[in-house]
Amino acid sequence: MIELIRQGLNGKQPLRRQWRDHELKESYDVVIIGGGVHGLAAAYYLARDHGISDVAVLEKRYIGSGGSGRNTAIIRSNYLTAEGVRFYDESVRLYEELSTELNFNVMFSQRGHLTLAHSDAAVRTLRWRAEVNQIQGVDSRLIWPDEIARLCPQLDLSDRPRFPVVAALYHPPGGIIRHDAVVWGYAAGADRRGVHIHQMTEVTGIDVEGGRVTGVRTNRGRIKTGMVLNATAGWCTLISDMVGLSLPVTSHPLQACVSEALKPFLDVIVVSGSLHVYVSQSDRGELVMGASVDPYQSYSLDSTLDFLEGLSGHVLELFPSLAHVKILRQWAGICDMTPDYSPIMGFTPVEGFILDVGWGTYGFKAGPVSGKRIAELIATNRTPELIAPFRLSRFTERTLVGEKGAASVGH
Ligand code: PYC
Repeated sequence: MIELIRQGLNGKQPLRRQWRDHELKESYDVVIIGGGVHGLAAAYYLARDHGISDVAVLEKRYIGSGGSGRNTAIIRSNYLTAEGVRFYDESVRLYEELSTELNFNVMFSQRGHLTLAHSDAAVRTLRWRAEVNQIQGVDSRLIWPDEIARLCPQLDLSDRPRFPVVAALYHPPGGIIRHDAVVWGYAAGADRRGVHIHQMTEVTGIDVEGGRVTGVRTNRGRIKTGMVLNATAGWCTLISDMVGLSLPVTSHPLQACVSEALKPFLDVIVVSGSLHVYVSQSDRGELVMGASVDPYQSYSLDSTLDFLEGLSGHVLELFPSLAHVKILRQWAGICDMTPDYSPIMGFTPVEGFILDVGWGTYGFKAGPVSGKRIAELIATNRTPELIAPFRLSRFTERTLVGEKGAASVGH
């Protein structure tokens, strides 16, 4: 903390590089594919907790250029399954400590998360979530329009909208964060511990001999290694195909946008599963808004007018006073969707090929806990209990972890 304050006051110092460039070495103990929050966090915890720092993180563009820089930065743990709640709760706790841990201000603002219900059926699901959350010790409860009005006076709680608000799931620890700061903080921390971060380094193949990983081929040359972590989002099936592993994942674009900056207007995060929107106000004053994934599979990062029209109509049902607010920019990311909306983490039939993929629309919020637990798995060669439910074999064992009901919006 003292170091953070010293850096803040010390405006005259030239900015120092937070991570360095390196020659690609001939071999590494561990190669991590994907320079987003998951890959960088795994590298950081491998070095910090297990003394494994002969690690390369390979990123085909610049770090954070994939899902980690394209999400709407919402952190929460009010999931539907006990497995999901326990897992995301550990992530919230790690995020709470992250600025101090990384000595890098990630601006985590725990302002509370409201999921609105507009029907009896939605109230039922929210009550179910609240009960599972509370049993797991997570602060989350059902509230009614009088309390919603106190928390968010800007919401239209009248009976004018097509779908009036009848209740909400209130999750006080939910918040927003500066997502690129999280990426940079982990990168700086991993670099300080000896990890090599290789940007503009694209994986073109993975060598497997006798069922074991032996190396990774890249646009900058070949690396010998016996341990590869697939921590990619959007392209996880293409990387897994390189070892002959087919994943039950389909990839869909997810679009989002921000408005022009407004004076402080909205203190909580507001989500409506029925209207398919989530809205928060960033520290810069912009409203950050998103919807469900596009209904078609694609790798396109294009933004569409169709998305913007649909989203604006729904946002205005909740906040009619925003009618004249301008949209500043919009973008898209790619989400790897699994059949049960839970991730795929852990060992695979290919020795030395580990998965941290299939995050759908939940990836960013899971970065710290995934990194920590996947690092533990790699270092100990054992699956930590917290992530065992997310193993690949659940799809053949029929032990799915159905998390669709915890999505912010209908998909
Ligand atoms: O699950 O909180 C969420 C979320 C927000 C945007 C996409 N997913």
